[in-house]
Amino acid sequence: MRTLVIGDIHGGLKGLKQLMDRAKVTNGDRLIFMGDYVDGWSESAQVIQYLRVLMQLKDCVFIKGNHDVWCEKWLKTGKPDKIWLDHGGQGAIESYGGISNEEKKAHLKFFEQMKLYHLDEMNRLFVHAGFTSKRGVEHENLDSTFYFDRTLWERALFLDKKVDENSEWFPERLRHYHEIYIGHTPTLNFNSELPMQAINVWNVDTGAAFYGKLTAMDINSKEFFQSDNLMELYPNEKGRNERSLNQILGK
Ligand SMILES: [Mn+2]
Repeated sequence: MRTLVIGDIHGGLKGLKQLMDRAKVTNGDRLIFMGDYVDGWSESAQVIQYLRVLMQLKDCVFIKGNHDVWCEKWLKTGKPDKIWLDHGGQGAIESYGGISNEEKKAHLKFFEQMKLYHLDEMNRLFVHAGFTSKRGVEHENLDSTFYFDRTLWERALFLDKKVDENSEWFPERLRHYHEIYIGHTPTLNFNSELPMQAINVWNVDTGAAFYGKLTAMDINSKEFFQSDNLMELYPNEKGRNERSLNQILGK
């Protein structure tokens, strides 16, 4: 049995389907989704529909991302957060155009049941963005840290080549877990289309919302699978890019 960890999907259902195909996902596999299912490509509501069916068939864990929190609030109150609208929320709202109120309620429940973090039997932590407490995730003050923090990844990247784990400068929070899996901060920001590792932190958000691919990684073997670039799967859309693929190609 494999455990596959899947990066930020951001409405790119075509990429997700391609990935499930390429990874040859079977019923024996456990799937851990790192959050940010919505906003970006045009199929946010449809990604949620797909995942709700998938969870009936496979062993799934759904972590909650910041975009999911925004979408959940909108489904609950009918009022979109202003910041959300600037970060792809408008597209998510449009994707709900043909969805009945009854199904929206079921989606709201799905969002509400997502986990802020998941810890497995091998002390591997899965969290959308990060955490800050040096005593571990149970001691975090603010829930929002789990889906907004970027300091965990920055710190791991910064320290990766500078200190070893016996050093007194080694950050306490990284000692608590065998491995830590995150999404949220696209590896594209560090010129990588591939998942990245720094110390014991693995970042599997390979920028599917932008010009990158969607990634699923087998956390035991570290073998990974990727979709095509989402830009190629949605050639007439921008995702969360400033410019569309056609604009970039001069079409
Ligand atoms: Mn995020």
